[in-house]
Amino acid sequence: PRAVLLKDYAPPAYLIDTVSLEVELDPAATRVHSKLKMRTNPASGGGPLVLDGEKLTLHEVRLNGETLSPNAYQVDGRHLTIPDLPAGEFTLETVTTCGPEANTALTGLYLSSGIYCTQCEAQGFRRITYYLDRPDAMAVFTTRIVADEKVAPVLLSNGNLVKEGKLASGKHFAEWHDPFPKPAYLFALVAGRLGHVEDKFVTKSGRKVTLRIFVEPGNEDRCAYALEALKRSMRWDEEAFGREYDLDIFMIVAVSSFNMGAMENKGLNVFNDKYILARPDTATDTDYASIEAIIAHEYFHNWTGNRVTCRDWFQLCLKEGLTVFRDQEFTSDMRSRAVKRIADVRLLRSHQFPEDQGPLAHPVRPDSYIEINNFYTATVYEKGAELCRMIHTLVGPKRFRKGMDLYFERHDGEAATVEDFLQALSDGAKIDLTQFKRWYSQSGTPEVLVSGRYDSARETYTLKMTQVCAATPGQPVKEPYHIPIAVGLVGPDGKDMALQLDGEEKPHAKTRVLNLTERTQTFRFRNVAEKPVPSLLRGFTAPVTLSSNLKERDYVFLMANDSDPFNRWEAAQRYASGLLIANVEAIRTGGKRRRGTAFAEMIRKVLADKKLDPDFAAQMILLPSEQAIAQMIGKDVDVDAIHEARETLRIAIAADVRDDLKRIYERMKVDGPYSPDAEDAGRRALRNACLGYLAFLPDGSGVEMAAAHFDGADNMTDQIAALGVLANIDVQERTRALETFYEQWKGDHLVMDKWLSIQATSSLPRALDDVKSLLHHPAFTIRNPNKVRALITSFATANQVRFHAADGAGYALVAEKVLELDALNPQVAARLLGAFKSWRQFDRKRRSLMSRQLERIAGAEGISRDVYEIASKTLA
Ligand code: HT7
Ligand code: ZN
Repeated sequence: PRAVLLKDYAPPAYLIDTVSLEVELDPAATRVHSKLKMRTNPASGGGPLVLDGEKLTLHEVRLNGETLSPNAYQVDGRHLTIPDLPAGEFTLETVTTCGPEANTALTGLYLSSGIYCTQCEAQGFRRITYYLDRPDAMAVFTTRIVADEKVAPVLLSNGNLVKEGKLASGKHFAEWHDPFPKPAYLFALVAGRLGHVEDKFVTKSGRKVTLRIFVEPGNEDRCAYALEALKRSMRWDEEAFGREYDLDIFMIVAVSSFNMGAMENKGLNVFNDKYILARPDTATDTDYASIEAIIAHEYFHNWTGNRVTCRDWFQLCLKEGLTVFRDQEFTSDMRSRAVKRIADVRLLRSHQFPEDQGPLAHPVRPDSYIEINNFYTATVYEKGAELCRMIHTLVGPKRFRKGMDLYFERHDGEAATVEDFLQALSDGAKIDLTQFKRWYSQSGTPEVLVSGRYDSARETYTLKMTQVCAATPGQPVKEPYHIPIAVGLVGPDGKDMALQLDGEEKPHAKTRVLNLTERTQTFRFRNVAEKPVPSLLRGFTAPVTLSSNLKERDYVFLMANDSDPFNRWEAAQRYASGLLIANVEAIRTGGKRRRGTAFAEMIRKVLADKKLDPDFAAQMILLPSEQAIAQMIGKDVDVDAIHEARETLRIAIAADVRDDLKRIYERMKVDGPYSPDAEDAGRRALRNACLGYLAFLPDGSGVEMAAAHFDGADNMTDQIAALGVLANIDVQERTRALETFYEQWKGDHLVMDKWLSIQATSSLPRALDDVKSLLHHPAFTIRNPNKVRALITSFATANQVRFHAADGAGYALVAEKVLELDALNPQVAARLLGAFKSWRQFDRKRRSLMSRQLERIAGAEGISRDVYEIASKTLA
């Protein structure tokens, strides 16, 4: 397959002003009559018209009302080409059919549990009709949907409803008009038997907006939280960014078969039902938090993505990175900012860093792709958000807002580029972003090496910083980045010192953002009366890895004293990681293992601090994951030694602080009815973190406790926390709890996903066999992406010790499923294959087993572009 290149971008030869679609729904052959009012693009001037179209049956082409003879155009599997067109304006009509029932790829028009629904991003619209399926082709859409009233009583599309009525032979129709020009990827159509909940919202300028969430009938009682989250998002965008909603109605539809989390179609968001449906007994606190964040994310796209869209798919970060940054800020305002930052950095490190440091590394704005669906990556989303955050850090909130205002003012209604965004930010926030722009084009995670030195005679503290960025595919050499690094100096009393840099008259603040722009730079602080411990990269102000000459005792000091909550957590993680890595080495060489007394001591203090936010305390006491340790070790990773080191340390800590853990376990019990709010959720998080230690006490007493926790749970958070703990212990209570859970929830597909993934991520040796047998369980089907993610992806990405079993059986199973899935749904198959991306970090035997599976996939006949791209690049 041929790669698409950013440098080849050219504007479309024709423009589409309006689109009228008539869609007559039928499971086997949906008929689409499209009428496009088009004209030559004055900027690029005519030539043959090449429309995109895939998996369509073409019945007729009409130009200005006249049917064209088949020799006036050419059709192949991907395009409809019309060589001769009149100059100026013309109307082009096509009549095509497509087959939603047979569409297992879930892109274009498909059926999800009897509901017709569309997914057009990135290039799904071309599976509905022939079109200029590119984001810079923006048009005004009118959509008439015709369907059997019994099968599809609800007919929805973008914009406002303009007409509806009955037709002969049990059919009815609805006509929707969206006045905002949009690219085809934002088109949506939903039809079926749906219930809904309704509310309203009055915008700051007084526009009354109807809000509706559509779900499968029977699920209406699970929409309240999503609806509240939507209203909060709408208000927040007005207050934080001055952005108001612009149509009379905002609709969300929840469907059970969906390739990703949700989709921001104009006025008609379509969601994976996992991110809408919630009731205390079926959804965990984490589910509630995800619902809030994803509702916000999709809603925020109305401005960052829809009103200002992307010129081409290389600019994807323009809408995704920026919208993730916006949803992160929303969550930080709704909940604990510190805990949110920790969660975001965890995600960045666990998903984006391995991508950036492996064979699939690509810039935040890639310059080439084979299959665009493979570029909805952690780099584009999460690192893209970090780039916006860095600009925010550099200029501060007020100037950032000015820059954003200017961006919206300049580009509303346009398809913009990263350059447009940076120019608006630069002009509005008054900052030179010339060097900063390298973050968008250079791939890889920069490493910052810091060496701190105290001069007691001169009372100065010097930080020498050096940045390096390793070569990544296609980029052997990197230019230095502009890296904002927030630092503080913590005095021996545990308090922040006032910071006065060389050349400054007086101290300015207790946290300073240093601008690292050269390869090596030195920053000297004056009037430092006592030797401090530096707190580096506070708040994680840049997506870099940081190494320094800090010692273990410094981390022990910072984890007790740092006023920056992120760095306090970071210090604890660094201390624990150091310990675990040393113990992994000890296991491999037969050396002596360390017990981690300082970590236990820190836990004791954290648990005793009544003023500390419980949610933050929960983060503080958790050990780094096995995957995080593997990533830090980086090469010849021994997954079994990591597993053993972490398990033993966890048991030792539990034994050391058992009384404190038990006390807090009791104290954090939430009385009264369940509420998903951050406060109660924080208490549950801390309580369940305590349980996570106590359950593994060597005397077995914790098992009883976990079983009682399971039996006594009155909400899903507690029930699943207990089940998750028990699933890792080979006792009778495990079997009983899994069976009870299944009996209780077998009728609920979303809860069943939790049941599947808990078994898939169990660290017990039986996990692989369990996954194999669950593949045949009625709760699983390979046709539903949520089921695939719950069972197979969880096993491959969240069960390090079993997926990487030394005999390669885990690899073989996942590879086999990738191939099976590829024939049905290439997007989901390619994502699953991502589980192999870090194959080079493991020992020689595992490297060879993994590469063999990758070669098997790359060489398989008839694989999709999606899977081919991932397999071939991972092996390269
Ligand atoms: N913008 C949406 C991306 C998306 C998507 C991309 C490819 C294939 C299927 C998809 N479903 C949704 C979601 C978002 O990031 O907001
Ligand atoms: Zn998005």
